[in-house]
Amino acid sequence: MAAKTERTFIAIKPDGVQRGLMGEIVKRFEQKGFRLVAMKFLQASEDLLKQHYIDLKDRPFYPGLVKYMSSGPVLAMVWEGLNVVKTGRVMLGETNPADSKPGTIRGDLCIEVGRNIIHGSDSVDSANKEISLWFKPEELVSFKSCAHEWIYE
Ligand code: IDP
Ligand code: MG
Repeated sequence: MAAKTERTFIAIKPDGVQRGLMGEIVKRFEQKGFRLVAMKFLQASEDLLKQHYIDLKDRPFYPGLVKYMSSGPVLAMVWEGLNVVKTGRVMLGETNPADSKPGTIRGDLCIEVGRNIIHGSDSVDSANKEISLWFKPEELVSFKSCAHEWIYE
């Protein structure tokens, strides 16, 4: 199990914060059995957001995306667990909430692609990049959950 334990970067976007969905979203990751490694509530700078979405810089929606993401505070988190990058994306649903199945965060809680309430890393590589962009190493907390043996066999 240790070999496949990963970390992913999850962020509740300004619309998720404003709509009071932080608790609901954190609850889903916590109840799944993933372990919280770091959490920070912040107003992200435009520079940070431009860097975070640098791969999308040539897309027509990029300026609007940076504006949306800087329009209010975000809840930035790191979660850890077996296959958490892929499973986290499954829990999020599709990029467009209209294509997201009921039971997923986007499928249950939002409607439009430009207001899709949550970010999740799409690969282990991007997770590592995003975690080091948003958090200092000393902000990442290691501990063994007392539930570990009840979650993993
Ligand atoms: P992802 O968040 O599911 O990984 P990406 O393709 O990486 O999706 O896009 C990043 C974010 O950019 C999306 O979550 C969404 O907020 C925004 N976005 C993507 N496509 C569109 C679009 O066609 N119009 C407006 N915003 C978009
Ligand atoms: Mg993405």
